[in-house]
Amino acid sequence: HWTDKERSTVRAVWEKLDIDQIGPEALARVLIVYPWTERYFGGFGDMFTATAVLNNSKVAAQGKVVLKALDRAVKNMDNIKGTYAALSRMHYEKLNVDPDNFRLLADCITITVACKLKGDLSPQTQATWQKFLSVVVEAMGSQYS
Ligand code: ZNH
Repeated sequence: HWTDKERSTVRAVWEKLDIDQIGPEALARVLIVYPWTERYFGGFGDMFTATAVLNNSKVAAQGKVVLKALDRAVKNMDNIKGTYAALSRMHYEKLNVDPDNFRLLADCITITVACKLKGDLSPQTQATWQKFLSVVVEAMGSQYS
C-alpha cells in the first residue's frame, strides 16, 4: 500500500537521521512531556527532572534501541506488522506498556526529526513520514487482544 514516491520519501528521511542522536532525544522528550511513561522504566534511575532525563545514559541507550528497531520497519515497509509481531507481543505480555504510548513516542520522534531537518522536511514529506510512523504504531499494537 505504498507508492514509489512514499517509499523513496521515507527512505530519504531515514538516511538523513542520526539514530544515536534522534533516539535519545525522542525518548527523553516522551519521558519529560508525558512523565507517567517513566513508570515503565523502573530500573533507569534518576528521572526526577528534565535535566536528569536528558543526562540519563540508560534513557539514551534505550532511545537508540528503539530507533534501531525502526530501521527494521524502513527495510520491511511491506510487512511492518509481521516485522513487529514478536515485539508487540512482548510489549503487551511482558512489559505491559499501554499501547496509547506508542502514538506519543511516534509524535515525539516526528518533532525531533523536524527540529533536525528543518527546511528539509517539507509538509508533504512530513505527512508521508507520519503515515509511516502510524503504520509502525499500529503494528506495535497489533498483538494486544
Ligand atoms: Zn519499547 C524495550 C522497541 C515503544 C517501553 N522496546 C524495547 C526493545 C525494543 C523496543 C526493540 C528491546 C526489546 C528486547 O530487549 O528484546 N518500543 C520499541 C518500538 C516502539 C517502542 C519500536 C515504538 C515505536 N516502548 C515503547 C514505549 C514504551 C516502551 C512507548 C513505554 C512508554 N520498551 C519499553 C520498555 C522496554 C522496552 C520498558 C524494556 C527496557 C529495559 O531494558 O528494561
